[in-house]
Amino acid sequence: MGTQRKFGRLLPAPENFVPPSLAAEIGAHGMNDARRDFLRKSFAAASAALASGSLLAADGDPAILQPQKHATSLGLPVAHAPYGQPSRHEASLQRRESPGLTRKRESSISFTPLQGLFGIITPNGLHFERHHAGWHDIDPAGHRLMINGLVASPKVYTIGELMRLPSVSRMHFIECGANSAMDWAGPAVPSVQYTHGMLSCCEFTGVPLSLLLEHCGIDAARAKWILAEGADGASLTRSIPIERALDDAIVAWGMNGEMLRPENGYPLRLVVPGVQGVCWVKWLRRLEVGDAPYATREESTQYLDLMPNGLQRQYSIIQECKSVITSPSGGQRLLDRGYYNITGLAWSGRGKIARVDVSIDGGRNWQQARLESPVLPKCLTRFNIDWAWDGKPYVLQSRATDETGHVQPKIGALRAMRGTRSVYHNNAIQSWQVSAAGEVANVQIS
Ligand SMILES: Nc1nc2c(c(=O)[nH]1)N[C@H]1C(S)=C(S)[C@@H](COP(=O)(O)O)O[C@H]1N2
Ligand SMILES: [Mo]
Repeated sequence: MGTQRKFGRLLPAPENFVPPSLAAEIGAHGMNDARRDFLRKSFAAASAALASGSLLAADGDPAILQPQKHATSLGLPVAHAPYGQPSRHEASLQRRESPGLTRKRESSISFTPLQGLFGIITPNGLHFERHHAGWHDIDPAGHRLMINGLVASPKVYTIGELMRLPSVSRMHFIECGANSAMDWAGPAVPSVQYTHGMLSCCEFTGVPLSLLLEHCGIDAARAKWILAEGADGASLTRSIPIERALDDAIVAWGMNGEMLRPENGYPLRLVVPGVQGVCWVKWLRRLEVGDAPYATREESTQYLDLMPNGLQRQYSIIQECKSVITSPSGGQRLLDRGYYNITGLAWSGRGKIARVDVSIDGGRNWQQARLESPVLPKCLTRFNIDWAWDGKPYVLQSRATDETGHVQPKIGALRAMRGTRSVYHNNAIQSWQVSAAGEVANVQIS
């Protein structure tokens, strides 16, 4: 931790990245008077409590008094790293596996470290991974996309041909339908990386699926579903309703300004905004237009919602309105009283986030958080709210509302509706308990 500031510090758990300057930059952007006043008071309190501390006194601080090596020697040349890497001081920020979650690493998950990210974009190297049969680095020269089924002229495209077509770039979240699955029966995992880390958000570039279907002469009267098939050993296949396919789905090759990473489907993946991750078929090789869903393995035995009456709900593909506080979050520790910026992410598969409310008392009272721009449809939205910790125990929660008016439910309400044997589609409010010692833990308040 590079900071000497004595307020608002979080101690990272070994696996938990925490930004070194949580309290920096306060007072910058367009604050209203109430907020400025709030900050002034909590800063004054923190400074007073630390009157004898090193916060304001430079004397004896080697970081100020001693000439640093980097200021008195020549640095490395350009292109020393032809493809830039993060600082070695940030090595704890990693995708991680949940130990024991799956028997094979080829059909497993690595989780995005949401606790250590800023804004809404997931860096490509930290995008979560979910593979059913491992990943390959496929040579684009030998890869093809076939479109067949209810079309006037079935076509086979090379990657080069696809990339010549008019493309779009849009920012969207991708969330696995099984995100937060481990917590259905009670708090099971310690940190936001594992509770919510099957979630990423990128700018995707590709050709609108509607354009390709038009090229092939889709039989608009009969076309109801599209089967998307991957080129991996899992031949992962999912049926996509035609409305989703023709609305905003993209056959994508780009991710945050560069080609997709192999783990995420290079050279081609389907992007189905707002829809659960399994429909975003990676290494996309075929799209078949049909008049009915295909009932593939991944939709007749997996990704079903087992309801309390014993029936399975199928094709519940939209990721409903959800949010989570990413800092302070499970596994972190508040080291001092004083100011904290409670920050987190909100998203909805049905459109834009309309508002986010935050509670510090386990859901009894709520306060509206500030939404950072941009607020885009089917995209992560960053929220922030000021908090001065007085050293007492609290339970922090966030509750998102989307533009359709859907309000993120409490876990109790979700269980009442869906039972306790569900796996997928848990969009419940997350609770983080802050103890008097400042330790943050995953708890549930029904
Ligand atoms: N071909 C193929 N596509 C796939 C998968 C797969 O195993 N094979 N996994 C799916 C699942 S379940 C999810 S959640 C997302 C994960 O995408 P990511 O690995 O880029 O995060 O890809 C989906 N597309
Ligand atoms: Mo998934």
